[in-house]
Amino acid sequence: MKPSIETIDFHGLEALRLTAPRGASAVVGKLGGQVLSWTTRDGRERLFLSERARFDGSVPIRGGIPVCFPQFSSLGSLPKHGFLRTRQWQVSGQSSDDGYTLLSLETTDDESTRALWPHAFRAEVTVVLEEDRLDVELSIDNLGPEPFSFTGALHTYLRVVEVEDIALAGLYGFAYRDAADGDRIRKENSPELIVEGEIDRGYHNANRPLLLQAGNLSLGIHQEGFPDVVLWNPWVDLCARLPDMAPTGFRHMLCVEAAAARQPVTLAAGENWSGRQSLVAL
Ligand code: TA6
Repeated sequence: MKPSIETIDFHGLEALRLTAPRGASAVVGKLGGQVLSWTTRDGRERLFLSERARFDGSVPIRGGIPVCFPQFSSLGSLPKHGFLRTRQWQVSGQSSDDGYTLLSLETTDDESTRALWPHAFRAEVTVVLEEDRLDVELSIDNLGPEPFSFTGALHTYLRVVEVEDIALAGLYGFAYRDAADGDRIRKENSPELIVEGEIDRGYHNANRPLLLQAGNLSLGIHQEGFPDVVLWNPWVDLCARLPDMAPTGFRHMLCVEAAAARQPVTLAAGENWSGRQSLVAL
């Protein structure tokens, strides 16, 4: 199979399907510049997409890899996770050869974004699909005459068979802010973290690769540029309050997010910042 990119309809959305040489594929939607699916060559879907996700742009799509910018979560006065998740993005680049398929989508400021956040910017997401690997890079340009500061994330929803059976290694010893427990600061003391309840944690300067083991599947997770790792699972009660999640949806997902959350990034006029998350099926 030749690597390729084709335009497809995905739940009524205009999207692009990337195919890699030995059958891996990914789908990226123009709404939100959001990766919506990643299937490795063994045919397994690696990203969670809620069966109740809405694709009409009225709310962000629950699942895949939402792009949060220029605000992470509720750390400011902007809409939660910023305003890029419900914008239409445009294709800004594509290429492929025997080993990879690459697609870039971009969006820039307009009147509606400047009404919320008075800055000129360009955000670009670049997705590179290889045989057993997906790299997603977020690049931000400050196109205005003044510096601006932002927080943000690649809010990756990983699909797991059963979240209670996973183990996540690589965070031992890092301090985290526990948003599920009054923003207390704690230190991770589990070499292999397991999820047994609501989890909403921001690990600061967590600069080691992570290993997610879920049944007989292992996934390596690595990030550059983003200083923080955020873990999120809403568990039973919060999941029940999310209209775009099935009641048992939380069992099949774990968000492992590459974030710049605790410390805003300040970008001088004309400068660029980028951060990347790499997912490797082992
Ligand atoms: O990244 C974790 C988080 O900020 C959680 O606090 C949780 O609310 C989640 O994101 C989902 O946010 P959303 O706006 O997509 O419902």
